[in-house]
Amino acid sequence: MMERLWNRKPSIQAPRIVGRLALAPLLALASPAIAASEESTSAPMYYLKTFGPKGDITASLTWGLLAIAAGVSVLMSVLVIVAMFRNGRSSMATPGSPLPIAHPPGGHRWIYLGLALTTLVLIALVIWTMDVLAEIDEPAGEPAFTIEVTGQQWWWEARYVDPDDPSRSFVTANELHIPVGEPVRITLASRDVIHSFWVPALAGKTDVIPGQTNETWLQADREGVYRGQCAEYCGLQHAHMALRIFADAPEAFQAWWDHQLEPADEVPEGSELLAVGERQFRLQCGACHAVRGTLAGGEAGPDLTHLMDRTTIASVTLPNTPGHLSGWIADPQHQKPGTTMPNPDLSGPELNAIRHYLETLD
Ligand code: HEC
Ligand SMILES: [Cu+2]
Repeated sequence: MMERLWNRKPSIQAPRIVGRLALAPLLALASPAIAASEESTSAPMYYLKTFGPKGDITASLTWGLLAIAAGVSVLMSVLVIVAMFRNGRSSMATPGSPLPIAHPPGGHRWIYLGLALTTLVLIALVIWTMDVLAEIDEPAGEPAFTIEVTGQQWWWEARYVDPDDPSRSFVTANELHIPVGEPVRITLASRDVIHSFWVPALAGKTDVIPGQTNETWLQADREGVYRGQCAEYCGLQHAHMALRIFADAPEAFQAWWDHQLEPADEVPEGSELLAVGERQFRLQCGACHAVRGTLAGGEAGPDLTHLMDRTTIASVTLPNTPGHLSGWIADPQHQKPGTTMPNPDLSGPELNAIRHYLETLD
């Protein structure tokens, strides 16, 4: 998956190519580090390689500005060097002789020309930038639905809202699915401090501010997994406040949505282990976590109704494997120091039962 995303050929665009040439040595240095720091299943946090209309147009502007800035720097350097040598030859030929005060006519031409060119280029860049800003403000088509994202220390709650049928809305966390090729509206609210919602391969950052609802939109033009990250320092575990966007084929997305609506499966009759797990979960964890279809209805932590559908836990901090799940439940303060989930006081058998119960939440 990552290979496919990573190796995508960029569309041919003159500014991009010029910019790339100018930056080639820098990028060559940086890209192994970027690639190495990434998980194997998600697209890199790489905002210069984009996979949707919103990111594409912004990346083109970035490359364009870079190319022009690099071009201007080179031009200025060349002019300065040429000027140095021209002066040197004409007036310093005989050391010690007095410098002639001459004012050759026509010198001002260069200044007028330079000013005119600079003004034109700057105006063109302002227009280009405004045009990009206008373009990314709203998607081309009206989004079919909204995801209401709430940032909190240090995870993302996501409420999917079906505008036509409120009963088809649900809550999940940290791993968002979207249909490929379609714009999705995202509203952003915060429950505590300022965060910032950033999925670099798809779109720029949008601040997440307490007491205010900001809006953004995303569109991914390729199926795949895109990593996002809180981009505004928000406390101890800010770096562990990541998210994943899964761009699914439309049918897969619809199936995912339908599945999310279902309540959790009932614990099968006769399974003592799962019955204990369910009861312990309700007592020890249900005040903070919801499992729809059971008495656990807390809202302080992620909704766990379909926990097993997620590939990671704790805001993409740990892979969702039985071992990591046990480790997280037993000692969240060790895995993510400062997290608002307290270390529970569980015996070994209780932990085991709860873990097994959580594994039924698919
Ligand atoms: C005081 C509230 C609170 C209690 C009690 C609590 N949790 Fe949590 N839990 C949280 C919060 C908040 C998070 C998100 C932490 C983060 O990612 O920083 C969380 C995260 C989790 C996650 C990861 C979910 C995901 O998708 O990332 C699991 C699993 C979990 N808790 C299980 C449990 C279990 C099992 C118990 C009971 C033994 C429990 N929690 C008790 C608040 C709580
Ligand atoms: Cu944050």
